[in-house]
Order: sequence, then structure tokens, then C-alpha cells
Amino acid sequence: MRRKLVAGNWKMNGTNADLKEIEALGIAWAAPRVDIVVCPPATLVSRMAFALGGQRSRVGGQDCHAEASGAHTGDISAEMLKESGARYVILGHSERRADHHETDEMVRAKTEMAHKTGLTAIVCLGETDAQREAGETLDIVAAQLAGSLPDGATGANTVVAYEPIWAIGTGKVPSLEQIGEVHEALRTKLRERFGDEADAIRLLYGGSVKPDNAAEIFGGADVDGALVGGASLKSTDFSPIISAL
Ligand code: G2H
Repeated sequence: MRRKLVAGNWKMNGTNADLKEIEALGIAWAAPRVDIVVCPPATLVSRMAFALGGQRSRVGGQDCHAEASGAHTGDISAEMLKESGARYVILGHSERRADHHETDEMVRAKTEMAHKTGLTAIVCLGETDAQREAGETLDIVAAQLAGSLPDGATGANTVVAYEPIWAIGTGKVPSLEQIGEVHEALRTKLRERFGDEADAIRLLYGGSVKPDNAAEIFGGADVDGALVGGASLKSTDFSPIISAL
């Protein structure tokens, strides 16, 4: 039985003052049946972990470098995130794939480093509008999955987030059938590669998850939770999403 997971992705938003949004989640953080993770900008990881009073499993980074250390100005290592209190890291988000030209191969190398360091990787994938229109969705996500996950992926060290690019920050959400079709295809591919362990790997949906659509999305087949962007920034939005799971 996979534990449900709601992960908030603050992207490049949030300063010290916004930590109050985490504290305001209050009871929701104590929900025993749901894992909750918030991935703030790297500048806030340490403070957020501290604000949570040691509940460090609930903070994550938004990226890490594939190497352990070195001359990589502006980058952050998996070890640095871990030392700051992170236990998760989002990798291969479409915004990083687009803005920083990250390939599946690069995402795979980063995921390997996250695993080696003891972080759980939330590996993102998803098709563009044009790819969906062309009927290529299942081929695209299967290729991204194969290319982005290293061989050592398990339910403990890996979460997969399906985020159709056309649904990110747009308010457009795929139908339950569309989400279910992709998640089913991803689960099949995971089983082919990882055997029984595949059933322990959580599949999240991401893209314009809001308080008013969360319950419906969570009712979809093989949806283990959500990766939430804009609606994770305010406790008044994030809390009802958590409660809907
Ligand atoms: C997709 C998602 C979070 P939003 O990027 O990863 O963002 O919920 O704002 O569409």
C-alpha cells in the first residue's frame, strides 16, 4: 500500500516572511495518513526544516547537481540540501528542462546522486501541448521515464510526477481519463523494469492542482498524490488540497 503524498513546489517564490504559511498549515502537517513535503527555494530549506521542529522529512530542494562538489558556480549539491534539512529533491521539472536545457540523461545523473546521498527524488516528466495533439504522449513519457530513472530506483528513493507541460500554471487540467491513461502506462513501464518494486513507487499528478479540483484528481486511478505549484504558496489553498487526499 503506497502512502499518499502531497508535495508543494514553491519554485522561485518565498522569503523568510512566507515561512508563516508553513506554520499556518498546523494540523494538516500532523496528518498520519498523508506525507507532506514542501520544496522551497534553496535559501529557505534550512529555515523551513528548523521551523518544522525537526520534522525534516517534510522539506525538499528543487534541484541538485549531478556531482558531489566542485567548480559549478550557482549550483547546489545533494549533500548541501541534505545537510540543510532536506530529505527530498525535485528533479527534471519541465521548467528546468526548458530553462536549463536539462536532458533525460542529466536528470538521471542527478537522480543517481540524490539516491547516493539519501534523498528521495521526485522525478518529473510530461508532454507538451504539441506532443499531445500529435498523439505522442505515451511514447514521450515512456522515453522520459526510461531515460531519467537510474537502475537503483525504489519506492523509498523515488517518486514520479506526471506533469503535462500544457497544464502547468495555466489552469488547464487533463481529464481523469487522460491522467489515468498516462499513470497506467507509467506503472506498466515501471513494472517491466523494476519488477515488484515498481508497485512501491508513488505516481503524482502535477499541473494546476487547486482546492476546487484536488478531490476529483485524487480520485483518479493510480494517483498517489500531487505536486502542487502555485496553490502551495498559501496555507489557505494548500491545506484544503492536503485534506482532499
Ligand atoms: C507544475 C506545478 C508544480 P502549478 O509545475 O510542479 O505547478 O501547480 O502551479 O501548475
